[in-house]
Amino acid sequence: MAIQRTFSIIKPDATGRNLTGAINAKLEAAGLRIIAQKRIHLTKAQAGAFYAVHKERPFYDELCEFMASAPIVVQVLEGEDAIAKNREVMGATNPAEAADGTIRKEFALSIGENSVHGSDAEDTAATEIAYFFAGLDLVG
Ligand code: RTP
Ligand code: MG
Repeated sequence: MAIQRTFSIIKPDATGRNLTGAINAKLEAAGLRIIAQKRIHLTKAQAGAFYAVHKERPFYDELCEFMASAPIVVQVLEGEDAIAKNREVMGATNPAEAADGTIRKEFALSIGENSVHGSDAEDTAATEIAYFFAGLDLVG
């Protein structure tokens, strides 16, 4: 498997509990390198544009409110098979179903307030990275 890049968010429930470092430690222990990172506070419109793929889902409005409720940390992760590896270390969307040792098992509060986002495919990773970062921001 080749070296890939993926996009990650540390969500408001986690930044609010000061868990950025603890989550980054888990990402790094999984072999993912943080090659760009910044702390930002989205508007609801910006969160809505990022999650546009979910706009017909019943949780869309609640999700956008949550993502705009407090600062988030956006990051680009690089490593061998990074997209799947990050999804693995994140754990299942619902923390009640997440495997032991995963970020969501350890830190998530609920299916909505689930601490992290990770891209699910190469095309979404590229789109999501470009939404938040310029090429010169990525220092591999
Ligand atoms: P993400 O996109 O944030 O990495 O999470 P995911 O792929 O595991 O989950 P996805 O199905 O893409 O859903 C995006 C985010 O929406 C919130 N959600 N709430 N209340 C609900 O039933 C519900 N379902 C999903 C979660 O914050 C989820 O991560
Ligand atoms: Mg998703």
